Amino acid sequence: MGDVSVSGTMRSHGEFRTDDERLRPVADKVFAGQRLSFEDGLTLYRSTDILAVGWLANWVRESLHGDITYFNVNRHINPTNVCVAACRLCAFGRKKDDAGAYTMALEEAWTAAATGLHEAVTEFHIVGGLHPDLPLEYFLDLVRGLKERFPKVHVKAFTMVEVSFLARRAKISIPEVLVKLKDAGVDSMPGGGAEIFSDRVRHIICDHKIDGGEWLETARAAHKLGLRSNATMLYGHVENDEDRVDHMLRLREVQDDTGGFQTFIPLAFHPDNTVLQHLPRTTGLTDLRQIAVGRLLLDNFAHIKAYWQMMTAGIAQVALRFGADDIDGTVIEEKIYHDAGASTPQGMRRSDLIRLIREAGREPFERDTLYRPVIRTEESFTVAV
Ligand code: V47
Repeated sequence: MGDVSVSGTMRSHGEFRTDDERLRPVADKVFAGQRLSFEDGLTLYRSTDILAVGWLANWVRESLHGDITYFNVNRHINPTNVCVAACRLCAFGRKKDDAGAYTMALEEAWTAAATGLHEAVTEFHIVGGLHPDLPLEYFLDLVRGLKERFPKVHVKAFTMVEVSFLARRAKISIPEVLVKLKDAGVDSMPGGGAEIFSDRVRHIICDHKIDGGEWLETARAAHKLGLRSNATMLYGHVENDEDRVDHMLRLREVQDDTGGFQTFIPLAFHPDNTVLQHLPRTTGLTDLRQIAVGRLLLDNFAHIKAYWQMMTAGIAQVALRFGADDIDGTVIEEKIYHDAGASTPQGMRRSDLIRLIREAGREPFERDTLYRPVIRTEESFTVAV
């Protein structure tokens, strides 16, 4: 399993059965701990035996984590939806003068952060649009203010896309922006904005966004500075199997060099209110297969997240048997998916997440953003380091 260092024991695989003979050589590699190739990735996507693909991914998941399933108590904050990029995939972004455009004053963002703290959140997840006028100083002040008010809460903030945009606007380098953000209190970075790295697809779904190479180089720079990050992949629009496998192998390559990615999060495209709203939604089986292929290809990622907001709580529960070991968190106020037609609740209580995980026959494990155990008392929490 690459160099993923997590607890777990390699289990017996005598039970593997499939009626798709093409899967056998792939399964043999998985059981031998050998790295899967581009072609193996295609075989997994095209296999007629989805349950066998899921079984294999579950075997890896249980070898790494047993029954443990991670969740966290977090809060999303989206400081602005004003965005110059106008991505066709997105229903969240607005032009400055559009109806529904908003930008939070700093006080407003700090107040929003406090909402939901009765559950003692351990993480603020902060992402927003590419605002044409907000200076870097706004984001540094935002983070400094959060750290002053909530010193124990981990700040996971700003995608590679936002960092690159801020660097261009401030006319300084990407590493310089990252250092400033880190000094202000950013502890790690979310995985958004990766979409699909293929130029052909990016040209259709998000042509004004940085290209895949720049996303990966920004992640490399962040990891080099000790900032860990997540990685996402947006699927279910105009990409094909090759694009998805290519995306994951490019992530795997960077991970070999830096080890800085914590979690891979496949994100299903939600078409409502986007320019691409004529496209159909993904189905549960596509979502489950994507989780499984991610688990099998990304042998150097410790965690695969089934983001319940995106795939629904029900499919996320099944995904815990298809390779996922994490279902994300309480979230409290999700905007990006809900603007694009998500029907899931905007947030969930800690107790609901625990129930979901238990019902799936797994063992809930409250983690902080860096996957350390969170120990709770009535009023507060500590992180075991
Ligand atoms: O970057 C935007 C995607 C991402 C749509 O790092 C859409 O822990 C589907 O990155 N349909 C934001 N997807 C969400 C994200 C994320 C979520 C949860 C956890 C973490 C983490 C990261 O959502 C965007 C984009 O890839 N997105 N619009 C849409 N219409």
